[in-house]
Amino acid sequence: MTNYLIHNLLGNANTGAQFAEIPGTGDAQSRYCSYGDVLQMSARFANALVERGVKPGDRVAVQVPKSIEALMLYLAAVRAGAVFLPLNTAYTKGEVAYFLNDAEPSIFVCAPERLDEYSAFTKELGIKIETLGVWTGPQVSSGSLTDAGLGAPRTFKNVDRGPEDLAAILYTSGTTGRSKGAMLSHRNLFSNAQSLTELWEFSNQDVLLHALPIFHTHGLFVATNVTLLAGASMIFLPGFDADEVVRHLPRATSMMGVPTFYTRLLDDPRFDSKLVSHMRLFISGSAPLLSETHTAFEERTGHRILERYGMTETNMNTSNPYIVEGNKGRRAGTVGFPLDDVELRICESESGKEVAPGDVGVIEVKGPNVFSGYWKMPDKTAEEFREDGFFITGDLGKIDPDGYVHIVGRAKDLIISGGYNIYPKEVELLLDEQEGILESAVVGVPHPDFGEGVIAVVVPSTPEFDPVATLSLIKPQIARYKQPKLLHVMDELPRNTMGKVQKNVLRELLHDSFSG
Ligand code: MCA
Ligand code: AMP
Repeated sequence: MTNYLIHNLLGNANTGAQFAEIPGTGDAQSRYCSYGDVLQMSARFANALVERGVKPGDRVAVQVPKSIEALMLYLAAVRAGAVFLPLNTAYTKGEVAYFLNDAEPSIFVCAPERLDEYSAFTKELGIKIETLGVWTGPQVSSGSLTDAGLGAPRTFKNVDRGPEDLAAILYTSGTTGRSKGAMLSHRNLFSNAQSLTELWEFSNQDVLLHALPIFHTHGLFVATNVTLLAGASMIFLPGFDADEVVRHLPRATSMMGVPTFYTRLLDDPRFDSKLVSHMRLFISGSAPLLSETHTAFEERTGHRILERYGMTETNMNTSNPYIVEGNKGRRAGTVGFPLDDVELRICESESGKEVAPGDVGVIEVKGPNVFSGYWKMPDKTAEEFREDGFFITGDLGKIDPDGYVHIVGRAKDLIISGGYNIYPKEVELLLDEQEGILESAVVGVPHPDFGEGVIAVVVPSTPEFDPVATLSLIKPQIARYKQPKLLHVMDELPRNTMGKVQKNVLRELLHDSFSG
C-alpha cells in the first residue's frame, strides 16, 4: 500500500520545474521552490504534525493567508494520512468556531496575528492551536508550526492511505444556513486531477499563473493538483491584483480564474494580445461567464476562454474541449461536455425522472469525482443522492443537440459573488436576530465586478430602524463577502398565495441596483 494521492500526484517530482512565490507587499524577495523543495518542505511539516500528535484520519484545520508554506501544509497533512480542512481567511471568529466545533480537528493552524483571537475557544474545545507564517530567515520566528517544520527532518515515510480514505473536508454553505463539510477522498481528488490534466493538455512545459485563493476547490485542487500532476511550474501570487497579473502574464502559459478576474483584466488597457502572446490557455469557472465577456475577451486577445463547471462536492463535472474552433470546439455560454469518467443527466426535480432531450431540469452527476457525503450529516447526504448513486447538484441545466451542457439557473437559493458562494438563509437568520427587524430576504442581483451582488431587503419592526447601524452590527459576525452591499427597506415582503417570499419579484425590482 502507498499514500494514494501523494504517490500519484508527486510522481513527477524529479522535474526541473519550480514554483515562484511572489510577495504581496513590501520589499520581500520572490522565493523559488523546486519539486525537491516541495518534497522536503512537506516532509518537514508532516513530521511536525505527527510530533504534535496528528494521527491518520485526524482533521487538520487551517486558516492562513496564501503562501508556499500553506500549500506545503496541505501536502503534509495528506502525507501524514490526515484530512486537510482549509478555511476561508475572511471567516470571522464565530464562523471559525462553528467549523472547529463540527469537524473536531486535532489541530488548528492559524495566522500568527489571529492567535490571541482564537486561543481561548480552541482551549475550551481541547484543540491544539499552532501558527503558520512565512519563513523569512534563520533568525526570524514566523509561527510555531513554521519553526517546528524548520527543525524537523526533511524526509518522511508517507502514511498508507487507500483511494477511498478521506484526504480533505471542505465546508460549503447550506440552504438551511448551516454549513456542511463535504468529505473528499484520495480518489475524488486524483481522478479529477488526472482527467483535467489530460483534457487541458498540461505538461511540464506549462507555467500556471496562480492568483486564486487556496482554501477552495478551484485554487487548491483544480489549479494545484493539476500543476503537480503535470510537473508544471507555477507563479504563485498572493491574490488577484490586476497590476501583478499584467506583470507576470508574459512569463505564463496558462491561468485559471473566476469570471471577475477576466472582467477586471478587460477593464485594463494594458491587457492586450501582445501581453498574452505566450499564453496557451485561459480557464474560467466557479460562476457563470457571460457570453459578452467571452466575446470581448476573444476580440481583445484572440483567446477563447475555456469554461468548465464544478462544485465543492463533485470537483469538476464538465469542461469545454481543449480544441478551440469548429463544431466540437469551445462554445460561449456553455460549460462543455461531461468529463470522460463523469455521468451527467438532467432530471425533474421532484420525480427524479430524466427530462426529454433539450429540456431544462436539475443536473445530476455520478463518477469517481463525486464526494462520499457530508461530515456527520447522513440524513442531509441521503437527501442529496438518488438511489442509483447520482448526486443532485441543485443547478438547472439542459443539454443541447450537440451534447454541450448549459447552466440556465439554480434550483437552490444561492448567490455567487466573485466566485464565492453565499447562502441567503445564513444572512437572513443573522438579520432577523437584529433589533428593529421584523423579517428579511436576501437576494443577488447583477453586479458589474462580482457578477452578483448581495442585497438585503428588510421589513423594520420600528420606525426608528437604522440600516447603517444594523450593517455595522453584523460586520464582525460574518465574512465580508457575505455581507449585504445594500440594504433596502420595504413595508412588507412580496409573497405568493402559499405565503412564500417571492424572491424573483425582489430580484426584478432591485435588478439595476448596482448597474445603473
Ligand atoms: C472581496 N469582497 C467581496 C468579494 N471579494 N465581496 C463580494 N464578493 C466577493 N467575491 C469584498 C472585500 O472584502 C471588500 O470589502 C470589497 O468587496 C472589495 O474588495 P476587492 O479588494 O475589490 O476584492 P478582492 O480582494 O480583489 O477580491 C475579489 C476577488 C476574490 C479577487 C474576485 O473575491 C476572489 O479571489 N474570488 C475567487 C473565489 C474563488 O476562488 N472561488 C472558487 C470557489 P470592503 O471594501 O468592505 O473591505 S470553488 C467553486 O466555486 C467550485 C468548486 C468551482 O467550480 O470552482
Ligand atoms: P461551490 O459550492 O463553491 O463549490 O460552488 C458550486 C456552484 O458554483 C455550482 O453548483 C454552480 O452553481 C456554480 N458554478 C461553478 N462553475 C460554474 C460555471 N462555469 N457556470 C455557472 N455556475 C458555475
